[in-house]
Amino acid sequence: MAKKHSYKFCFGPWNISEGADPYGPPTRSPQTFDWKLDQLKALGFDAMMFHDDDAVPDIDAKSEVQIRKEARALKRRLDDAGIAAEMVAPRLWFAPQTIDGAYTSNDARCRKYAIERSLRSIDIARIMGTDLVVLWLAREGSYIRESKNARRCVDYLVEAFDAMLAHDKRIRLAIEPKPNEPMDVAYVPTIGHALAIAQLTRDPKRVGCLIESAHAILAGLDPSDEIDFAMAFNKLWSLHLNDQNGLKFDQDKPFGSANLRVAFNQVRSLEQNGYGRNGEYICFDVHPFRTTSEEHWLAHLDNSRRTFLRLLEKARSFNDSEAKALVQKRDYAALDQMVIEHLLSK
Ligand code: XLS
Ligand code: MG
Repeated sequence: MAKKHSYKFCFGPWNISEGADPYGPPTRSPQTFDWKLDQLKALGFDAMMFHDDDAVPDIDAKSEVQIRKEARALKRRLDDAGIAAEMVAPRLWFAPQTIDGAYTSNDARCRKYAIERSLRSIDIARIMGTDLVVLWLAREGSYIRESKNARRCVDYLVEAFDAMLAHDKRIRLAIEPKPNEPMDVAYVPTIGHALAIAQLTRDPKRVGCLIESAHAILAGLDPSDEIDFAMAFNKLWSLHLNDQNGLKFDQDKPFGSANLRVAFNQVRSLEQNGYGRNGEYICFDVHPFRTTSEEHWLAHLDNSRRTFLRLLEKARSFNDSEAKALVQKRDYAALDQMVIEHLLSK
């Protein structure tokens, strides 16, 4: 019997958020990075994921030398804590230069800023001991279609990716697609788009993807189908598990909170595809409800992992041969009921 894979878990400092939303102020006072790192370790997680300015605050005001110095100091703190850095993501949606897009801004100076900042993220990633840079293309898209030339924006994106691939021969780029928000329409909405644009770059084998459950659902897709598709290319290099109730704003709900069957199918797909066997992490890109008190601030992360592990037991105890027999008989009603009763059983 093959040894059962034990998954490694991860989250980012932004997943311990203060509760602000577009309609109201924070409900919890901000905690320090050290406090968040202590909580991650206490919860038994294995890695932390970072935005570039989580690793080096106020990054735009610092020289390359200072950025490297602070990244090295953080790496020492993580090593002391026994925590790995899973990835570094350039935060290209806050700075004034990214108001009209980052890599696809209509202003060449802003596109240059976005690429330069991405190269700094690569430097930070390598110092932190990861070869993975995640690109959530938050502002690559349009509010009104006529404001941009979507065809030219594909070239702009490839130009940015190529600059990153040339900057460091080992770095891998994981594109995190999302169909909208903050943009009205985003340029790389699904895994298919991400893997297609990878083929236009100077080194396609170093451009892969990250799937976020909520982003796939917002695109009207099943996250487990997106997982299977990405794994067919061996290009699922990271994963943000969470949940989403319908096509409203990105909710980053705890894993399984809205649809347990969709969550079960994601875990079963990861198992069937052998995700994690090359060191990939399960990251929970989840936020606490705004109503959450400071006493329960970490519950959404602990609950997400507990749900994952319970569904892992369900995936591993699922009677695949009985399911296969029902498929062969094309008795999908019985198969449907079998899945439901398996999930409902003890
Ligand atoms: C969107 C992204 C975001 C992180 C990583 O879901 O994952 O949460 O900022 O870029
Ligand atoms: Mg995410």
